[in-house]
Amino acid sequence: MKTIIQNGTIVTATDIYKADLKIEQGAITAISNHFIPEKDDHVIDASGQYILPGGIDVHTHLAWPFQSTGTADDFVTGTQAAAAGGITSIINFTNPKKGQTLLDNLQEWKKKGESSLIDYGFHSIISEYTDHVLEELPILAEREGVTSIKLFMAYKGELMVNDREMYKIMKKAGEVGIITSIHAENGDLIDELVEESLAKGNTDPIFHAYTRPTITESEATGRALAIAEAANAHVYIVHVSCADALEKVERAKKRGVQAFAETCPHYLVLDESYLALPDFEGGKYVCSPPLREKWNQDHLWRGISSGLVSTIGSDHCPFRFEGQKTLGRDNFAKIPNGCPGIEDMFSILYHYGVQEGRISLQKFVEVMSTGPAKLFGLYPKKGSISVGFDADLVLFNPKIRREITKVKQYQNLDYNLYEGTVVQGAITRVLSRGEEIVRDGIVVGQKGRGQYLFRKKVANIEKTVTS
Ligand code: DUC
Ligand code: ZN
Ligand code: ZN
Repeated sequence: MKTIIQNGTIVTATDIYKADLKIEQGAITAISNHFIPEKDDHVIDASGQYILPGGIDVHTHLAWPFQSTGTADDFVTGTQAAAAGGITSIINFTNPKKGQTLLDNLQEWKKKGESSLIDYGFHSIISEYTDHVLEELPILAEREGVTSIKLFMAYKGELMVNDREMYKIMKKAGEVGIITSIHAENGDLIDELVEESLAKGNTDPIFHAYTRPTITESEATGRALAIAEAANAHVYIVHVSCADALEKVERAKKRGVQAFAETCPHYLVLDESYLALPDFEGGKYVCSPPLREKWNQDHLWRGISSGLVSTIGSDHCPFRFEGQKTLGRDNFAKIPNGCPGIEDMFSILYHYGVQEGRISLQKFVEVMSTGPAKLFGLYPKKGSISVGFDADLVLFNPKIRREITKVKQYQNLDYNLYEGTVVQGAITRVLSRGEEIVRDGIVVGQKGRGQYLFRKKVANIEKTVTS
């Protein structure tokens, strides 16, 4: 059976045009001004709607053990939320156990991923340097299609690696076609600032922001970029939150470092003042890097617009308020770090970005889908609308206004970061490899239908990635 999508407006990173789409066996097989459906065809009328490539969220922490607890969404609830929010592929972080090989760890994560509703891949986190890790990198890329790793410059004792280890890992990653993602914050300095703050009795959530000032991020960002330059490696700075760090990326790009930046929806629309909300409400907004002073947001938006920022990732790292965030009611350092985002990223970026005139609709597609697909080895199967691509599509009605609320969310949470925000536009249908997984805004796809994403090496990344 064929699916025909009629009367919609197709949007890619470069074009906006009216056309019909033909889908067969999960892929787009033809695009034309008009198709006359045959008797058995499944016809979807997209009149008045945009047809966009499915979102690709390369920054998720589903089923992720962290800081004495674990994230509240697993691969079932997390990918239902993703689908409802227009995301058709994710790349989730693994989390290694002490002494475990990367390959053994990956098998555990692939098992967890089997319950996913959408297509999924993994970035392997390396938190313990050994020579053996270096031997595993080419196997990860060649045999497993894991062509990205992640290193942390903070969270000492749990995830942090030092500069020398970073250099050795990045060098090998560069040689074997793996891109290195970096959490760039100066962990040692932060640990000292936290200790000082607690010693003075400063325990409220706002001190999370004060003990992770922008210099801790920009210093680490600059250092990571220098190490990547020395190692001759592709580097992807995750969750850039402030102007100073972004400037470091800009300078590195100018001197020829293969550097790419991601930012997240919460840094674009929320700011440090949320951490000071009364009755421990601020705890909901604790993530790292922290929310920043508002003026940084213009720099981030301009970075998206200019191409300095290549992708938007949700950094979906959800913790429930009761029982998880409240672990830190008397001590901000015990609040699990992380904010939800997978379900609302698409809508937030459309509303504040496209609707309010900060970015074009094509740029929206570029950072939400095409950019991540190219950087993380999924292009030209995912990330655009063209013949031969997977039919991962979002039908979006820009005329509908709706309110974001925890009452309607799929995220397994007792709050929503954007509660009460009224946004323009609504996702009406989502197709994953041609199958409808969201209809009239309701998730209808079954858990476990997602496929593992075996990804291409970075050496094959097209030069067309925004630079
Ligand atoms: N930042 C978060 O807020 N949570 C998970 C880890 C991270 O880097
Ligand atoms: Zn991080
Ligand atoms: Zn993260």
